[in-house]
Amino acid sequence: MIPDDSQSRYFTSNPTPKALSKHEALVREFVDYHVSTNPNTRIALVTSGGTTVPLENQTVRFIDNFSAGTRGATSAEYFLREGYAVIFLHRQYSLLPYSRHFSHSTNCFLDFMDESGDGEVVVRQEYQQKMRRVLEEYQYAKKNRLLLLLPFTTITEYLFELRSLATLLQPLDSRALFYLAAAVSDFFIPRERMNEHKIQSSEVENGKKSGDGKQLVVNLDPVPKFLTTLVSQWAPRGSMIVSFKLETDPSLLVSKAEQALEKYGHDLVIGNLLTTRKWEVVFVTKGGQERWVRVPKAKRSRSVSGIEELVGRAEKNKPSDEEVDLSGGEVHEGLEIESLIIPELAVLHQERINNGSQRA
Ligand code: 9Z3
Repeated sequence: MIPDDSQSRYFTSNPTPKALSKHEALVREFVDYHVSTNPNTRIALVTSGGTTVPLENQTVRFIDNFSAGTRGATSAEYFLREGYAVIFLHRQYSLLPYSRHFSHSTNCFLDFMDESGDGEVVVRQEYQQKMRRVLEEYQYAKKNRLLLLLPFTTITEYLFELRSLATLLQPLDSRALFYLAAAVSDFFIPRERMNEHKIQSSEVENGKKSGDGKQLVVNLDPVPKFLTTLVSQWAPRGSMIVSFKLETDPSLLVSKAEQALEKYGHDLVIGNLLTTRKWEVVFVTKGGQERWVRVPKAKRSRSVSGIEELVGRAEKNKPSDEEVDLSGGEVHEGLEIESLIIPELAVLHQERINNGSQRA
């Protein structure tokens, strides 16, 4: 597929992120290190978290989305368990692999600690085991230089970073895997139309609706479909590319995922619904295959925003009652769905490496 002009215009008319050259140097070093120490090394580029859309160049206000980076941070840990080195391209201040266990607002790290009585700060007894396991995995990744953390904030920073990083992964060929879990904005304000300074309430247009007759009208342009160019130009030819499709309407999910796969011609689209994403996803691959990955009912974590009744609703061929099991059941410590997704991807990726298959 030939990328349209909007792609190249995007990169010439929007500013290069300040951190880009530093990030490029880090990635070069990371790739060189892993390629030279292990010729069979596999590197996963995991993108994670939301992208902001600034309304002003000196940004006071911006449009954002819901993503906390749970999918990305959790998946990165399971990729590391599968033996991958991971580049974690994440929204700054979103969840990070390992520290995510203790940094969430409902998992405040201070609640894991106590005073010992003799002046020491210690980990509370009930958390010792979990914290030791997480700490061991974290230290292993650190010692072996397996995890590279690169932050971004805006949609433009994200796209510049993705383009550079994909190109720098060329030496990996089929041993590179792209796992695009970041929630990427579809709309943005181009640099030439963006206010330099904070938008003043006194400057907004006279409109018809609000109390004092004023409205802030924001015109957003569509973000160019970067996946097209990632697949056809930036990414190594033999690499595996996995994108995510997020929907809220169960009746659209599978068809939208199929359309994305058809349009971009990559390897796999993982579809998920906003309200059930922690318990089920659908793998959509070439040839219209739809395969659901679900956490069994009894192992589902509780979720404030999730709607468990919607599990199974997006499936074209409705699952049997037994599979969906809406009858209730004891809830154990939740099984993370990423622990099911990532080992499957590792198998698919290995097959691809072994077969030397390439995208058309
Ligand atoms: C996803 O669908 C992710 O699974 C979530 C994860 C964002 C839902 P959380 O961070 O949520 O764990 O809270 N990500 C990709 C959504 C997306 O923006 N896809 C685009 C598209 O479908 C670009 S690949 O067009």
